[in-house]
Amino acid sequence: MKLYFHPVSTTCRPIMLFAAEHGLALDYQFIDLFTGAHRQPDYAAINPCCQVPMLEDGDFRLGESSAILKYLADLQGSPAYPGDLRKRARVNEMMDWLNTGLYRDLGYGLIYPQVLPHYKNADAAVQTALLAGARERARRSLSVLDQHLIGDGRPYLCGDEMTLADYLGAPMITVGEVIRLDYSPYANVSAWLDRVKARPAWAKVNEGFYAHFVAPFKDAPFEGL
Ligand SMILES: N[C@@H](CCC(=O)N[C@@H](CS)C(=O)NCC(=O)O)C(=O)O
Repeated sequence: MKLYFHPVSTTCRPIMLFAAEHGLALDYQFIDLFTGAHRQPDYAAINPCCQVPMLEDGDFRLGESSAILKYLADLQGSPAYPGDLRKRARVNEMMDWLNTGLYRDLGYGLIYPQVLPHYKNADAAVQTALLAGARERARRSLSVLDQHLIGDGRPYLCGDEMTLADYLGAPMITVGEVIRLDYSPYANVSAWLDRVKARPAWAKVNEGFYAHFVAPFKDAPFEGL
């Protein structure tokens, strides 16, 4: 199975971590987002959205990180995507909330407009106002995650075991390290992140992210939370 990917990508890192932890040998196809390879006709023919990740399993192509994780987990019979109807529904609920809630405001609202030129608003006053709105909403989501969703001391987002929600969510929140966000006020979120980052495959899978996304911005000034 091929995975078209880029190592810094927030939406590829979940799949890379899942694959590493499940001993799944994907055939990694590097698409260089930094040089615009994803917008070239040969890749646009594979994924008209011109984004990574894209999975290719024979003649079956699948986009969307959440859908890819679910496909791979079912293929592997992984307990990270439980078969029990209600447990699975909880994992789906958390993944949808992360994808359409927290990540919209944290990633697309607060982080990317500060580091990715095409998300930045050309008008400085508009940029400041948009960042302020996103910051408020991201804080609210982080509080909900901290106090209500993880709140009761559970080790992982959906209970005692790592599920697809953790694979998806940890990269979405650690992308905040690019602009040095301080998550320490969110003690349960911080403890959960530390737990996921302590997993044996995390360091290797995230090498490219730290080298090519976090390190280059280490001295740049940013708006925080
Ligand atoms: N909803 C998609 C989003 C994929 C996405 O945003 N990919 C980014 C990398 S993290 C990308 O390819 N960006 C290139 C671009 O949009 O120009 C998913 O979850 O897979």
